[in-house]
Amino acid sequence: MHRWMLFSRIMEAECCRRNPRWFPAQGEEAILVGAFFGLRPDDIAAPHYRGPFVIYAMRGADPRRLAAQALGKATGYSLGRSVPFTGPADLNVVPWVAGDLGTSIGVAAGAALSIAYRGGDQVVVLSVGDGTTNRGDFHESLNLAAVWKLPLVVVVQNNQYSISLHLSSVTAAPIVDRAAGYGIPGVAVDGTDVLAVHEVVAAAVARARRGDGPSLIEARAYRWGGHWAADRALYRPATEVDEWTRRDPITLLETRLLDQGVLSQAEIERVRRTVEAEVAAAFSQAEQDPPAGWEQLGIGEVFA
Ligand SMILES: Cc1ncc(C[n+]2csc(CCOP(=O)(O)OP(=O)(O)O)c2C)c(N)n1
Ligand SMILES: [Mg+2]
Repeated sequence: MHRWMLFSRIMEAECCRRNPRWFPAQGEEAILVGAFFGLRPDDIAAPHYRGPFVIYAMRGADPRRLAAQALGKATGYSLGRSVPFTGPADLNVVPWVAGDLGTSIGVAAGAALSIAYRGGDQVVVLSVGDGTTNRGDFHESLNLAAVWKLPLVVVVQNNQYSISLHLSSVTAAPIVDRAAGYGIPGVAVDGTDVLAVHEVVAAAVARARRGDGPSLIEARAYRWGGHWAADRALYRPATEVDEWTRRDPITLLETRLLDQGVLSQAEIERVRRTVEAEVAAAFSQAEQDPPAGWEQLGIGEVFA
C-alpha cells in the first residue's frame, strides 16, 4: 500500500505538471489505495474520477498507457479522448461514458445486480466524491442495493470540496448518517489513515461477499490542490490548507512503518526512487507516442 500511495502521489504530480486540466488527487491517497487494495481480479472497481490511475494500476494497467492517456495520446486506454475517466475495461473497471457525475453509481449498482442475479460472489467497490452524493442517482441506487442486498460497497471520497464549494455549504448532515435511512451499515473513517480505510472497506467487502448487502463508508481527507491543476483555489483559507497538508497520509504511514520497524528510512527512500523512475519512464515513452487522430474517432471505435 505504501508503494501504491507513492505511485499515486508521483503520478498525479506529473500529470498536473503536464496537463492544467488534470484533477489532482494529492492528499487522497489513503482512500484511493485503502479502498481498492486487495480486491480480487474478478471484483469490479468503479472509482471516482479524481485519482483513479492508481486504482487502474493496482488492477494491472500499464503506467505507460496511463501516462499516454493523461497526455491525450492515441496509446492511452481512452485512445486520447478523455483524461482520467476511462479505465481499462478488461480489468473490471467501470468506465465512465461521460463527465456526468453520479452516473457511475447506477452503473455500479447494476453491476452488483448482475453479480447477484448470476449467483456470483464478486463484489463491486464504488467511490464517489462528497458533492456527488447529492445526485439523485445516489439515493436511488443505494435504496435498491439495500432492498435487494446487492454486493456493493460505497466509499465516499470526502475531500471536503466540490470545485469551490465547501461541503458544509451544500450538505447539512454528515454523509455517513444516510446509511440509517437505507438500513445498511455506515462507518466514518479517517481518510488520511490507509490502514483504517482498508480495514473498514475489507470488512464491508467481506459482508457483501457473504450476501449480506451493501455498506456506506465515508472517508474524510482533503483535496490538497485545486479542483484542477490550473485552479489556485484562493477560495480556501490558508490556515485550513495548512492544517490538512500537515496530515500527509504518506508521511503518517511512513512514520508507522518506521516506528514498527517494518521499513528503514533507506528502504523508504528506495521505494520512492523506484516509483519515481517508473513514472518518469512511463512519461518519457508516452511523450513519444502519437497524438490521438481521426482514426481514434472512427466508426469502429464508436459502435461495438
Ligand atoms: C452532473 C454533474 N454536475 C456538475 C458537474 C460539474 N462538476 C465537475 S466536478 C464537480 C465537483 C464534484 O465534487 P465531488 O463529488 O466532491 O468530487 P471532487 O471533485 O471533490 O473529487 C462538479 C460540480 C458534473 N461533471 N456533473
Ligand atoms: Mg469533493
